[in-house]
Amino acid sequence: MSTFYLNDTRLEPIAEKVVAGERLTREDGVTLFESRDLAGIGQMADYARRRINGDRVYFMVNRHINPTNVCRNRCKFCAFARDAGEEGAYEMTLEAIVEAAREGAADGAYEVHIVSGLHPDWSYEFYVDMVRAVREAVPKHVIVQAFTAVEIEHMAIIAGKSTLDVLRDLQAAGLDALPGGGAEIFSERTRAAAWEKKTSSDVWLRIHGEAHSLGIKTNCTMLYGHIETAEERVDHLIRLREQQDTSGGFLAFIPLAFHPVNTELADLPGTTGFDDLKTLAIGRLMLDNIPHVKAFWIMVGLKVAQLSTAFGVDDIDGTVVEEKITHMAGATTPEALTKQDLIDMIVETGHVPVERDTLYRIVEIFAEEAAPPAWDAGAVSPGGQ
Ligand code: V47
Repeated sequence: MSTFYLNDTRLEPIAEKVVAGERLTREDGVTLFESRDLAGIGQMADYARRRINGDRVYFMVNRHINPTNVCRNRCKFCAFARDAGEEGAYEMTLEAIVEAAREGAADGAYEVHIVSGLHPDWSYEFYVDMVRAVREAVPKHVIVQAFTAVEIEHMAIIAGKSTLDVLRDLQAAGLDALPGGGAEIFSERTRAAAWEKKTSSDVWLRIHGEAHSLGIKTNCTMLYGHIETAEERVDHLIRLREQQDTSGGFLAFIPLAFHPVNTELADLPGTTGFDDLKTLAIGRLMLDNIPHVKAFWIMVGLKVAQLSTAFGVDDIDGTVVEEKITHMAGATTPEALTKQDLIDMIVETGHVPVERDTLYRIVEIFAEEAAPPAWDAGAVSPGGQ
């Protein structure tokens, strides 16, 4: 029996369930979000995480590509989207997209991650050609993880096909996995207020279920820290958990910290480190059937991402190289990290860095890397004399 030091006594019945491996309820989720006992929540999330992932913290070498920011949806939380011809609008050619993917693979990437705006003039064939061309340009071990469920729905509309058929076409062209974006918060209230044109929760979940039925693995996200309530966050987590019970293909849950700068919600303050850590930890506790919880360092910052490995997180994502969606909304993080940066961040926390591909297949385990922290000049490395 593990002992947690809990300051908030309301967490005690939840702690018992965590140790027993019992599923947490909606009420437990709300209690967790209401609680200020971050250390207590963190201990429970660390316990849950260790049961699933042991000492490992995953990272990857990847390359993000955002082919265009021209988008017909114009969600209020988004600083990335532009109308065609508007200042700051851009669109990459197929050649430029393929070149970026090729460059990523040459730099050791195991994933090309493609997410775009909903360009009103791009044809269905262009999307399918994009996947085919990228697939052909990179070695087999590089996973093509492309298009959120929102883009899949957009393609279905422009092609006059079902979303299932779109996924089949993309899979035949070489699509391996879907990223988890576009889920935002599964609440009709928030959708009507801030992203009314965007894919509904039911459709987002249906598309992921369809992908899973074809053997396409996917991730899932939750955009938090804007106009949502604690109850809506919990409802979102429970709907993801129910979808996973049904279709089973989610690999990782990634809470996305809202960045307000240059958005129509710019009067909001953005998230705090406290809320980031709590949300990551609660994600680990509620989503007992999703194997990985990822802190996307681009959004939560390097310091919180590193700390989060003690709060239920087992993955800090990748080298990324180029990221526009969060940086156009005020992110102050770098756009790229080196593989060694990621290894060093993980080693300092006492976890074992594991390089993975998108499907969590192991590329390399860095068990021998444990070095003393840079400030500890007198320390002897575990591997040294
Ligand atoms: O879909 C948009 C969100 C998502 C803002 O699956 C914003 O491995 C914060 O989904 N502040 C794109 N978030 C990013 C994404 C993602 C990132 C890393 C890994 C994976 C994965 C997926 O970013 C969008 C939207 O939900 N977003 N604007 C903003 N201002």
